[in-house]
Amino acid sequence: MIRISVAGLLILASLTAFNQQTARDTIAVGRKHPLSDWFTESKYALFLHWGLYSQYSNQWKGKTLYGIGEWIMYLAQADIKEYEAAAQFFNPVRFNASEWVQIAKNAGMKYIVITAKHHEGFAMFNSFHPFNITTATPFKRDPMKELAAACAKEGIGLGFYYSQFQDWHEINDWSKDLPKQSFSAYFKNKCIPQVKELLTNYGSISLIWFDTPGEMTKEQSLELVKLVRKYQPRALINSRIGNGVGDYETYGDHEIPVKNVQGLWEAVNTSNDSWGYAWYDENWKTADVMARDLVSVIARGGNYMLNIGPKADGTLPKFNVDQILTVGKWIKQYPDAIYGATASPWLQAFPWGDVTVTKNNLNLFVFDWKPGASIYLTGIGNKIKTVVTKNTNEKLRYSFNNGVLKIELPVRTSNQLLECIRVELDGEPRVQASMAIDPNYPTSLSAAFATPEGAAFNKLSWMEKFGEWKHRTVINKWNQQDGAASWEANFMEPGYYQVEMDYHACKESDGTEFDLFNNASDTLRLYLTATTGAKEADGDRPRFRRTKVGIIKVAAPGMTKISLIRRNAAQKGDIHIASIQLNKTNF
Ligand code: FHN
Repeated sequence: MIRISVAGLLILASLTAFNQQTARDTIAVGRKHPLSDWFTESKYALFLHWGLYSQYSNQWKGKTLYGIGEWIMYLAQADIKEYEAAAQFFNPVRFNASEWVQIAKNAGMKYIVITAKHHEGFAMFNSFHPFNITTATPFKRDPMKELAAACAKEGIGLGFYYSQFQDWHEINDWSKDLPKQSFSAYFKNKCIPQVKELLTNYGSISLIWFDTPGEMTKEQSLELVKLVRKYQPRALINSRIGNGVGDYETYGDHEIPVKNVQGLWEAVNTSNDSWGYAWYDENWKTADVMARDLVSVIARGGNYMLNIGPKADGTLPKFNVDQILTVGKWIKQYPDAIYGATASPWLQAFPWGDVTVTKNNLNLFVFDWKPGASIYLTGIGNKIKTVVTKNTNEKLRYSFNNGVLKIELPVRTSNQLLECIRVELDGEPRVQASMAIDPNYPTSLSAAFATPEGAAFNKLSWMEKFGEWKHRTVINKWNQQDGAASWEANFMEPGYYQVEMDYHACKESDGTEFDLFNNASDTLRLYLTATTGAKEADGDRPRFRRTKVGIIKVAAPGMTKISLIRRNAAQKGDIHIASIQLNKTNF
């Protein structure tokens, strides 16, 4: 269990307040749990999907089934008796809890959440229900016990994932010989007793992570909350308990929001495309991508939980481990810019990177280091004290006028995974956020920051492969004739800007016209073609394309309103605009 960074008395006071909360049984998602400081501080966690599915590793009867590995039982529509058979071979003798915890620790992760029971219904712990690792496998050990001991020893937090609604071993609609059972019978006879086992047999846990609440009633969600509060009053509960009664929000799988999010929340992501181990999936994220994702989530105000799918023998995929350890080494250079750091006052990423805040310091993480290029931050109401590279204290050249900070990147390549610049201010950041249109970097005006009129914000979520989620915030539902969206943009330099549109358009919206106004002084007529041959009605897997659509002239630097207005009523389909990108041209 992670140590909570408040004095004992304060903890007592918080617990009292917390018990008053529990009298009402629930804390609304986003409201601060009185014992959540450790969560806010931690920022980075390891998610582990390990179960009987790891034994199958996406192969069923000699055939590979593509998609997220832990769904193999569903993908194969496996009968429970057939599926159970893998238990007799599941023998992860190379599992070493101390090694896993040490790896997580060296990777800079502060807590671990592991699947104690996933949708397949197999308990990875010693349970009264016989479909579990100590009873049904030759392994016989309880890995959750060993992990709990190793985590406690190393000061790493531990959370249990428990699939409370889906348990295909008890209820599914494909196994012919599965006796019919109501959800409430399963809930009472398996779910509640198993959650109680997890809450009472493993010492103090940091959190309990529920998933896919489905059609659970609020009463059922609250029954689980009560259980957690009774046996683990310090443990947090994630929002996937359902019905809005968790302590913090878990965002969609593989989703990193583009706009800051208030309250306690986390982003969860895979290291490749699957949560559970899949033998064929080598689409690993590399260390630099992992580091960027971590910074991006912290900059939006959240915690990042990165998943690894251990193999059936109890080992972790080597390439995956090497990458997270590389990130861990990098974090060691900038711990205060990561742990406990708060969100970017600019609410979104910059074209060159992203910002976290530590007290009076802005930590600028430069994702795209262009030797000699200038980067800009606008709307700063503070005085600037110093601008240095964070780990080497190299003083950087900068100018600061009317709230615009222009920093020159040194003319050298960056020798780091992700370089960090520290801007020390005279106090906590006071920023009026606006997007600086940077002459050195193509800058995106994202849909999430538009003001729509006669159009609407929407989030499109879809699966590329089974279980591999993608998400885009878009402006869509345009009025046929005059739907509009506008952005406030702060141009650092006048000149000509190449415009690119990032959008999805179905067959029926081929040839939709828009006008793009730059403060009504320059107008560009756009003609957007379909990005897919599919009709709107089949649009469950959108196809986004980024394409050049023309050039606009910006006469003077400063704030400008960029407006996009739909112009023709002929096209029947909708159009989904994710962003407009502006790229200064050099003529
Ligand atoms: O269905 C599960 C999936 O297998 C995986 O566990 C993810 C992790 O966030 N949660 C569910 C889908 O959202």
